[in-house]
Order: sequence, then structure tokens, then C-alpha cells
Amino acid sequence: MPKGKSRTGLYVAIAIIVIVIIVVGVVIALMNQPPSNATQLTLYAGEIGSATYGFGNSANSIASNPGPTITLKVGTTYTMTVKNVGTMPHAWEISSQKATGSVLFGAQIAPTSYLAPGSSGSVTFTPNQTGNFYYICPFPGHVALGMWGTVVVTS
Ligand SMILES: [Cu+2]
Repeated sequence: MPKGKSRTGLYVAIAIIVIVIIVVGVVIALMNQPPSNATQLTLYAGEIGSATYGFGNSANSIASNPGPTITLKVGTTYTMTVKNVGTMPHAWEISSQKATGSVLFGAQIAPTSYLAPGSSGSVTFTPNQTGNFYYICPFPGHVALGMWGTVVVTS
């Protein structure tokens, strides 16, 4: 067999191995993606005045005490993104109480690290219980400044 031909075979084998490695890498990357069928929700967190903080459906519609009501369905998966458009640190969580310490559905974003002004965070969760609950900003003192809203979970 001429030397050139076996070298071509080696190159083909290397090319096939490289392609297999790339395909396996892409498949692993796709498997690690969060579920793409989640319903996307967005809230904006910020301040209206020095003692009036809140949430809104847009950066220009921050509402306080309460913010906009969120209606969810049991068994539906949601990805909530909260953007901090204010000048103070904020965070977000669904709670059975209008206070910290009663998180529901694992729905919380930066509850202890907080979102710095200008940053955002997301959480994917699936409500497993109907009822009327709350979403709050767990930063100390912010619920009292108006950072809460109602969460209604229907069947
Ligand atoms: Cu806050």
C-alpha cells in the first residue's frame, strides 16, 4: 500500500473522531439547558420615592403596596426574571406570608446575595398548590416600604 493512502486514512479517522467529539459535546450542552417550554415572566424592581419601593410590569410602571398581581396555574412551569431598575439592592420570592421565611415552590431570586442595581436574575419553578399568596422583596425592610404583590395560583 502506498504511504500517502494510509496517511489519508489516518486523517479521515481523526476527522471522524473530532466530529464525534463535537456532536457529543453539543448533545450534552443541549441536555443541560433549562426546560424551554417554561412560560416567561418578567418583573421590574425599583423605587418610586425615598420610602416607597415596589415592582412593576415595566421599568416605567413600578407600583407599590401592592405591585401588579401575578396569576399562575398549578403544574405550569414558569421562569421569572426580575430586573433591578432601581438604585438599591433588591430580590424576589413567592411567600405564603407577606414576610420572609415562608418561600413557596422554590421561587426565589438572590434572597441573600440580592440583585445589585442594574442587574437581573431568574428562577424556574412550578406551582404545586392553589391559593392566594404573596411575592415580596426579601431585602430587610423592603416589604414595609411596599415591595410586595399578590400571587394567585389557580387550578
Ligand atoms: Cu427590595
